[in-house]
Amino acid sequence: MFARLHDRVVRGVEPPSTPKVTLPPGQRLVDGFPRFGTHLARPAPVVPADPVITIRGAVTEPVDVPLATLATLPRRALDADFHCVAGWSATDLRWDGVPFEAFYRTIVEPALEPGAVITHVVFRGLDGYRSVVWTEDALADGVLIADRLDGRPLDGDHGAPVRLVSPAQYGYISTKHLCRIEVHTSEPKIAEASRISGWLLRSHPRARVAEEERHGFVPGWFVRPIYRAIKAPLLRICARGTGSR
Ligand SMILES: Nc1nc2c(c(=O)[nH]1)N[C@H]1C(S)=C(S)[C@@H](COP(=O)(O)O)O[C@H]1N2
Ligand SMILES: [Mo]
Repeated sequence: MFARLHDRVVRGVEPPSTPKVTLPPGQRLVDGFPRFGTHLARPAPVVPADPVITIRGAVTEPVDVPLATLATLPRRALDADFHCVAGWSATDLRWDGVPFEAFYRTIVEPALEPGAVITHVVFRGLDGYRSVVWTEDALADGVLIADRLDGRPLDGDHGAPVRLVSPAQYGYISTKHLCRIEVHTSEPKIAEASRISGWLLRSHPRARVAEEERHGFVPGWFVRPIYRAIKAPLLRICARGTGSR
C-alpha cells in the first residue's frame, strides 16, 4: 500500500516526458548510428584511388562510371531515419548524394540491351556484400547513391566512398562501399544466395519497413524477438571494427 502511494507520488512529480519519436512497428531507438553488417568486426575495405561503379548485366557493353561523374548529376539532401531488420533504428540522419533514379535514367538506361525490361537490380559493395532490389523499389523517391552523411564525406564505418541509401527499406538493402550495379531481366539466382540464408534469417525480397517485411515467409512481428536477441551481440562485434577509413 505504501509502495503504491510512493509510486503515485513519484510519478506525479515526474517532469513531462519529452516528445517520443514514432518508430515503425517493432523498432527501437539505438544510441547514435552504429556500424552494422555481415562484415562483423572486419575493417572497412580500402577505397581505390580512382573508384568506379561498374554497370553489368543486361547492358550492350560493360560501363565503368568513375565516381567523379556523380558530380555531373543532380544532387539531393535527404533527412531520414535508418531501420535495421534486427530491430534498431537511428533517427535524423542527413544524407547527401545523387538520386538513384537520376543515375539510372542518365547512365544505366541508355546502356541497356534494346527491349530489356529490368526487374531486379543488384548492388555490390567492395567487401563482396550484395543486395538484390526490385527495380520499382530501387527507383523509388528517396533512394540515393549517397556520398555524405551529416555534412561529411562517408567514412569507412558507413560505406565510403559511396553507398546506397533506401530509407523505406530495411538497412540490408542499403549496400555500403558501392562498386558494382547489375541489371537483370528476372530474379537473379544470387538473390537466394546473397540473402542471409537459413530459415530463421531468410530476408524479405522487398524489405519495406512500413509493411514490416522482415522475413521471407513469416510475419515480421513473429521474428522480432529472435532478431532482437541477435542484435545486441552483433552490435558489439561490429563496434569492434569501427574507426577504419
Ligand atoms: N557492403 C556492405 N553493406 C552493408 C552491409 C555489409 O555488411 N556490407 N550490411 C547491411 C546492413 S544489415 C545494415 S543494417 C546496414 C548498416 O549500415 P551502417 O553500418 O552504416 O549502420 O548496412 C547494410 N549494408
Ligand atoms: Mo541490418
